[in-house]
Amino acid sequence: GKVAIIGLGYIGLPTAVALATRGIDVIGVDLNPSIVQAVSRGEVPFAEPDLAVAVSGAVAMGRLVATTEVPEADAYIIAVPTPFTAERTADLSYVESASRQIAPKLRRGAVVVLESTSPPGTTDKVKGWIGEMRPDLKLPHDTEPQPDIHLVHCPERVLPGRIMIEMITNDRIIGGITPRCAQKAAAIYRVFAQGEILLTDAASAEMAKLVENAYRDVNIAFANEISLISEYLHIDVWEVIRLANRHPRVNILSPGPGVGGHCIPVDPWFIVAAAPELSPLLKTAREVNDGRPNHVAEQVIAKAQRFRAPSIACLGLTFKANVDDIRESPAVEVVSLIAKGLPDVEISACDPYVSELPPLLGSYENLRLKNAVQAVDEADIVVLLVEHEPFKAMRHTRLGGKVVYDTRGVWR
Ligand code: SAJ
Repeated sequence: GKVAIIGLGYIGLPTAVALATRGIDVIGVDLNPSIVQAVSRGEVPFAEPDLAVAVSGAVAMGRLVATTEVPEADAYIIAVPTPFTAERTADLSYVESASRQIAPKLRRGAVVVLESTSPPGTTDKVKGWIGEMRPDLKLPHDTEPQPDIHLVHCPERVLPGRIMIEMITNDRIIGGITPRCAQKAAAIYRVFAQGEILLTDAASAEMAKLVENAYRDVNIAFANEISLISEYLHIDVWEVIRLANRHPRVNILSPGPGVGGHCIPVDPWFIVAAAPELSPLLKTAREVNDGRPNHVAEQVIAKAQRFRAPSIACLGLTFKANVDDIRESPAVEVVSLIAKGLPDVEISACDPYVSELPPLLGSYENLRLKNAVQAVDEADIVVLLVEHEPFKAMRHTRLGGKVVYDTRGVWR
């Protein structure tokens, strides 16, 4: 059978090659023509370990093609973004538009999978959009034993930086509008998934995905709050965590400059929006983590007051280590706050994964993108924001005599 994947981003493209390299004909669809052209040349428009070689292989074998138009296919996987709005609700416009583009192409027996992270009830909305456009189709329903199409939510759960591994090894949740829908869709994922495939209903699958990321957010918030308290009490938080984590049932995560990326800072709000009165903990965790960049910047600005004309090197801009993604990056926010707060101070930003200053940072005259070694050598104050390997490996002698603010606790 033929599988069409709508959205060739961090999830759609790896899913496309996972299927294509196992002999499935995959048509990748993206509305951005430059992404389609890149993939058609066998190239990947972003950095993810082992993805580039897989894409060029799948394209060379003729198993993966890319286009801007939704084709006819036996199965559709929707992997488009679900960004959040100013009101902190999910913007479902990409999901709606993908659903409406798929609808006219649907043939009897087709499977439609929603992979995009979605608020509770979204899979039902997809069914509604398809139903509006295709009144001729029998849609899946509790009392419809033989629907014309099968619809499920199968949330992606891969960790950026380890996508190609986790895509294969993670367990998958498949939530069907009906149990039969889930079984039909499971056949697609069995092609490449080595983890267990867990069948459930669509709403439980939607909620499980959101809860996973909210769980991580709350746990990082816990670490960040312990960090604030320890700092206030002049206790080394890294030592405290190292010791506490020797307890058999304690596993505290790492404090840091904040929580970034397009998932963990967003998904808890989808839960909060669905039940605002019932989610004080999730909301507070979000606020604790969102307060981190400001706190880190304030600490750096305070340290700078000790110098007459200091130079500050900020190491790291991406949202986490060893990826090139700066979406919702707390490091970018920290650098911006420092550059704004210290307009007369020379500040350099360094990141081996970033080749030009992001738009948010472009307007500061006191800020330059520099090579890390040079920036550190020139700096009075060194701020570590992202624990990229080359930064971790930096010689301690290079940092000698400087004020060092290590937000990730890797230079201890
Ligand atoms: N962070 C900390 N301290 C920690 C761990 C992380 O400050 O101890 C920060 C990171 O620096 C980063 C942010 O949190 O800014 C998120 O990083 P992450 O590595 O925890 O997660 P993501 O956003 O890369 O990927 C998450 C994963 N979800 C979970 O682990 C529950 C991934 O499995 C999901 O597929 C992904 O979100 C997604 O797309 O939803």
